Amino acid sequence: MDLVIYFNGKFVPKQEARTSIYDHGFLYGDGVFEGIRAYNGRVFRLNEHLDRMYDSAKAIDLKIPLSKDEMKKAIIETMKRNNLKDAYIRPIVSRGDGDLGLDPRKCPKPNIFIITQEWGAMYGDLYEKGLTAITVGVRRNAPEAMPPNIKSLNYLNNILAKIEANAKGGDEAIMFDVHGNLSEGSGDNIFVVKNGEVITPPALNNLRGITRAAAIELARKEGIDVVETNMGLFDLYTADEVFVTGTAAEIGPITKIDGRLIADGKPGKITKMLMSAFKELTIIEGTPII
Ligand code: PXG
Repeated sequence: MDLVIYFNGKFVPKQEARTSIYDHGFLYGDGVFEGIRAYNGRVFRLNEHLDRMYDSAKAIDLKIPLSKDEMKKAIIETMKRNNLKDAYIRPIVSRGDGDLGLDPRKCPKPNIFIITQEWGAMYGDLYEKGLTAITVGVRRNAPEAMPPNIKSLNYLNNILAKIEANAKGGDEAIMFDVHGNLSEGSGDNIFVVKNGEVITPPALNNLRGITRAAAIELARKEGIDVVETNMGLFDLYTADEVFVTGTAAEIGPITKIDGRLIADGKPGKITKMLMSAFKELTIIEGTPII
C-alpha cells in the first residue's frame, strides 16, 4: 500500500501531496518543520517537538492554523493510517501560496504536511566503530542574522557544511560560529567529554535539540556533571570522548576529527553508557499511537 500524507486536513496518496511553485516554502524556504521519531508504536518526546515547532513558527511570525493538540492528533492519525510503529515523522508548515514577492503578507494560508515513513538506524555499524567528522570552514548562522534555534525550511547553512564534509571525507560536519565557538553538526548537537565531565555548547548558536536535552538528563541521572559552555578547536582535539545527538543520528560516537584520533580512537565509556541509556529511554517513553 502506498504511503498517505497529511495535507491540510486530508489524507492523500504521496503522489498527490503537492504544493504550488508559489508556496513561499519553496520560493524562499519560508516555513518550519520538525523531525520526530517513533519507536515501537510510541512517539518519542512528541510534546517537546511540538513546543519547538510552534516556537519556531512564532519566531518567524507564522501562525499555524492548528492547535498543538490538533497537530498531535493529525500526527498520530497519519501514523495509524500508514500502519507504522518505527518511523520518522516530518511535520512541515510552509508560509503558503503567495506571489513572487517575498512579503509573507501575500500568503493568506499556511500549508501543512505530515510525512511519515519507516526508519532504522542512520549510521549502521558506525555506532560501534565510531564516526569521522570534519570541522568545516562554513560558520553556523549568527543568532543575530538567522537564529539557529529556528528549525526553518532553509537548511542551506547546514547543507553547505555537509557538502564540505562530504568533499573532505567525513561522516559529519562540525561547525563553529562566527566567533570561533563550537556550535553543532549539520543535523545534530555536539558534546565533549573531558575528565569525566560532559560539556556541550550553550543553545544560543545551535538548535535546542530534543536528543541533546535527553542526553543531558541521562548523564545527570548517572551523577555525571554536565556543563554548557563555549569551546574551541582545542577542546575537540584534546577531548577524552566526542559524541553527537539528534533524532536521526540518536547518540553517535565521533572517534576521528580532521584525521586526528579522539583519545584512543574508540567510542568512549560515557558515550557508550549514554547510547544504551538512550536506547532504553526510547523503549519506555513516548506517546502511544492509539
Ligand atoms: N541541530 C540541527 C541543525 C538539527 O537539524 C539537531 C541539531 C538535533 O535535534 P533533535 O531535536 O533532533 O535532537 C537537528 C535535527 C537529517 C536530519 O536528515 C537531521 C535533523 C533533522 C532532520 C533531518 O540528518 N536534525
